[in-house]
Formats: sequence, structure tokens, C-alpha cells
Amino acid sequence: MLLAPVIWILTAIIAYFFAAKTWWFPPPINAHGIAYDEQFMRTLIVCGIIFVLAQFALGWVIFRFRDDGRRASYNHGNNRLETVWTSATALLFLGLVLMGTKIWAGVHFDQPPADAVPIEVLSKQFAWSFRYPGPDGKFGHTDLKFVNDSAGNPFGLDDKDPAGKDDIVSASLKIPAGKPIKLIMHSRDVIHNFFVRELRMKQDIVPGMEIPLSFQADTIGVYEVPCSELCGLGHFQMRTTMQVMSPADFEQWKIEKAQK
Ligand SMILES: [Cu+2]
Repeated sequence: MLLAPVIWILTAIIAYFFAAKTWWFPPPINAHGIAYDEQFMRTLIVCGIIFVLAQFALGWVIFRFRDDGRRASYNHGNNRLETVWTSATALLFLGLVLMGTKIWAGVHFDQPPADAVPIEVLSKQFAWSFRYPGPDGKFGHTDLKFVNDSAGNPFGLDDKDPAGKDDIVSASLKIPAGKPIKLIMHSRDVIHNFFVRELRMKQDIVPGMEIPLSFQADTIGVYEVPCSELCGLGHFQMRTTMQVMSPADFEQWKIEKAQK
């Protein structure tokens, strides 16, 4: 008897925190993030309404069929109702999955435009490095035998290759706002994961593979890039930042870095 109001009150409290968005995501900074949040809200509203109705019905059934001293009766159920709600659930589920798939696939299957800014990403236990081709637009040759973290050469740049002379290596990601970006990601050791909450994007980086990820960020600011795949003892400290700059500031930053 007491259980019914407890279920109702708990349901109301849970629904309130979701409706009031008490603990929520940071605002998205790109069109994909906005589409992602809209799809999330659609799914949450559909599931939320069903959840609240189901919990209230559960409370009602507990109350209605409480032990009032009468003999219990047997009910064989209702096949038609079961067919209806199972089909409705399947349809809703498939519909939401199809809508969500389109948003997800847009990130992973659409090809970046030819003028996308290429940036090479190297993840390793337990740091991030980013490489830009510099003013010549060409990445210099690299080789494993030149890799030297303590000398500031995590990519293994070959200093005999003129194309690599102007390559820029940075410990944090800098990108221009409103421009398509193409990340070319590698891992040196184990699986790491590139994640920026505000982009609503998360991508595993598997050693031995070249993993592409293209996106665009529109809001200037500094955002955290935490490694999001448990990659070893130092995983907790494997984080850097993604700074979204105005295109002019980005060009200026590249010039300053290339001169060093
Ligand atoms: Cu990691």
C-alpha cells in the first residue's frame, strides 16, 4: 500500500531532474552537436513519457490489487494488448534508431571537403601530440627511428626532408572556427580515444590503423580533450585542450609556431 506512493514520488523526482536539466551537457559548438542534442531530447521525451506512465500504472496496480483479504483470482492476460504494445515498442525503437543513425553516420561516413584543414594526431601513453603541415601544406616524412619524445620529436620527423622543416608540432589542438577540420589519428601503443564533449564526438584510435575524423567547430573557446579509453596507469592524466580560434588568430598562431 505504502509502496504505490513511494513509486509515484520517486518517479516525479526523477522526471523533475530531467525536465529541469539540473545536471546537463555543456552547450554544443557545432551543427552536429545541435542535431545530436535534438535527437537525444526526442529519444528522452518519448522514453520519458512511457517511463512516467509505466511507473504510475505500476503504482496504480499495486494500489488497486492490494491485499484486502479477498481470495486472489487468476488472470490469463490479454494477447491482443500484448501484441499491440510489443509492436508499438518495436516501431518506436526502430524509428528512433533510424533517425539517430543518420546523425551518427553523417560524422563517420561523409567525406570532408577538399579544403579541410589536415591535422595529424598522435596518441600515446599518456599524451597527445598534433602535427600541422606548415605553410607548404605538406607533411614531412617521418620514421619510427627518429621518434624521440625527450627531444620534442614524438612523430619521428625526418630532419633531412625539406617538407618537414616547417611542420608544426603542438601538445594541444588549435583549430580555426567555422572551417572543416580533418584529423588523421594514430596510436603508438594501445587504444586511446579522442573525445570532446562540446563536439558530441568520440572516436577510438586503434594502433596500427589510420583513423580519420572530420568535423567543424563554430564557437571560439577552449575545450577539454580527455582520453576516453582506459589506456593504462597514467590514463587519468592523458588530457589536453582543443582551442577554437578565429581564422585570423589561427593563421597568426601557425606563423608564430613555424618560426620557432
Ligand atoms: Cu589514453
